[in-house]
Amino acid sequence: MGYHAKNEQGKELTSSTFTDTELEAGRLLFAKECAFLLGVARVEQLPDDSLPEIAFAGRSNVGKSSLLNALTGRKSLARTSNTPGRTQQLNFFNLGSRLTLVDMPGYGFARAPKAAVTTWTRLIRDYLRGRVGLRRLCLLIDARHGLKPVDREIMDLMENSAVVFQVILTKCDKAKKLPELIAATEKTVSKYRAGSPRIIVTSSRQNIGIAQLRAELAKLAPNEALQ
Ligand SMILES: Nc1nc2c(ncn2[C@@H]2O[C@H](COP(=O)(O)OP(=O)(O)OP(=O)(O)O)[C@@H](O)[C@H]2O)c(=O)[nH]1
Ligand SMILES: [Mg+2]
Repeated sequence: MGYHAKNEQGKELTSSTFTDTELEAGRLLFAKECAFLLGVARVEQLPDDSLPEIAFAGRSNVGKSSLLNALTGRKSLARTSNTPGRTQQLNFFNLGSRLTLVDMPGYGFARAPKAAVTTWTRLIRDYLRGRVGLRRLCLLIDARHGLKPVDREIMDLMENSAVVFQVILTKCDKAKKLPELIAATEKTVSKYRAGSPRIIVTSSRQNIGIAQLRAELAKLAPNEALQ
């Protein structure tokens, strides 16, 4: 597949392209109403999973909540912060009654009490292992830092639960050596059956790759005509 930088106002950087029809489907889906459903601190509180679910995971501060805001075009749908550890529960959002989006707490380092971090880590693992409606895990990786051992642990977990994960590189506005990072990441991901070969390069701050990610996720939403 390889790295490829198609220029859409100098801004599209992703490892493969989307058709205009796919991009339009993504735009239409994410223009729909997106509403906060609930926050979950314990697996027993998980809501019904009748809609296909897409979760956003990654290390603390990688930009999960910011990406959710960029995708849905809302400034503060999901709360963001400079301080790692902002998101402290699984936050569920209903996108146009077509998809459920889940903003997850970060794993790895977080500026929060150790007991709280242990609790989130368990919650994240339990959710990722057992959620029947989970159709895709967007695994966010900071384009300045690349894959870390904790990210590999999540990939292993997804491999075992047979849920497809897709790597999303974040903060590409701040990254150096992006082509090398994309190549190295693709190589690692290709070792996993559960790994989507398509790596999407994004910047929530500069609106890079957002239309592409919308297009990719729209493929997982049930066809409106069938509803
Ligand atoms: N340069 C740059 N900074 C970003 C981008 N996206 C997010 N940030 C910054 O990164 C910090 C963390 O963003 P969040 O969206 O809160 O990250 P998170 O992964 O939800 O963090 P936790 O909930 O604490 O795990 C904030 O200061 C954001 O402004 C981006 O595309 N580019
Ligand atoms: Mg967050």
